[in-house]
Amino acid sequence: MDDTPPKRSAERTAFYDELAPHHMAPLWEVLHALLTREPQTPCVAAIWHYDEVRPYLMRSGALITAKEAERRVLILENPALKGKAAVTHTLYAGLQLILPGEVAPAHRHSQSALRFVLEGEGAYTAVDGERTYMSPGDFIITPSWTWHDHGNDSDKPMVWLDGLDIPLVSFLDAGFMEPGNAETQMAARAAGDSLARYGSGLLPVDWQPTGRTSPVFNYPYARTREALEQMKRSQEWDPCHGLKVRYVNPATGDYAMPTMATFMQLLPAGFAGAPYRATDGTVYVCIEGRGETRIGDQRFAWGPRDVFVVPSWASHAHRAAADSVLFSFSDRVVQEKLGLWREARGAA
Ligand code: 1HN
Repeated sequence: MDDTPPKRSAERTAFYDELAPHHMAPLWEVLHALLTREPQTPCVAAIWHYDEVRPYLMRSGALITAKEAERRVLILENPALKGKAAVTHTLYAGLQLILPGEVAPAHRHSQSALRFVLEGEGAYTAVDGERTYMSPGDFIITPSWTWHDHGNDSDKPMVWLDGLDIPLVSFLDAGFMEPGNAETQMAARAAGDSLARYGSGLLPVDWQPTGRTSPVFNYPYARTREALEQMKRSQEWDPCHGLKVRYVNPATGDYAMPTMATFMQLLPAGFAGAPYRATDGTVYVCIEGRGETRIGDQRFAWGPRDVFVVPSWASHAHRAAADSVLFSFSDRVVQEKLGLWREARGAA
């Protein structure tokens, strides 16, 4: 097959024009664009340095309350997808600010959300009647169609990265939302109940999963960091990823969420990773350390709280100047379920 469409002639063009009113079109004119040898994404690599974006976030705090905004978030848009509220073709990312004393009222939607805490301590999110108090580096889940509200009883602003499957769900035309009738949910369980019950290497003996999302909805950074620190001693570094773990649903061993795969990785000081690419466009956040990631022929230097996006199939390689920890999320879980996910190691 050629990589270009067949030549046009006056007769062919006239024929195509005749087809148009019948809502038909010749496949051979577009086949080369539908079937490409490799993934062709319009998405580009980009980075948001926390020091540069934080002042804008704080200005949004002076401009509108969390209540009026419903969610006070600055969307991180892929520069090639302006106005689309998308950081990749399938994923949404944003920075959410909640100031002391504020609440973000309860609602629920079929879109799943993840939070990765960047700044502050002691604000909470409540999911179906259970609060969890948040600290930097915690990975928190709001499963599809669960009631959720946020509140900040601390005396400092709290900022987290939101990741949602909004573009994916919207592509599938499968979005529903429902506003809550109370701002704050009634507590149904004690804070920390889910983590104790499902996240301790134990499960209640007769318990059966009720949904597709992990029953643990806060994966505290302290535990994740401790696991990485222990594993670091064995020095079994993956040449591309350093020491990389995935967050799992303890009841199934599958990813923690059905639409977004989440990961944490430790790159030891001096790590110079080999090039890697995969079909899942990925959002990274640095929680600790300092380094840079080469994506294609661009270099992105990162430090704590910086967010960057690697497009699908873009060759990239990480380097770390200090022991560094990167959180990441992508649609890999979806692609794997559909038998589409691919990776390649080494130079493109
Ligand atoms: C949402 O519900 C939250 O609950 C955050 O915190 C960001 C972006 C789009 C749609 C819904 C939240 C969101 C969102």
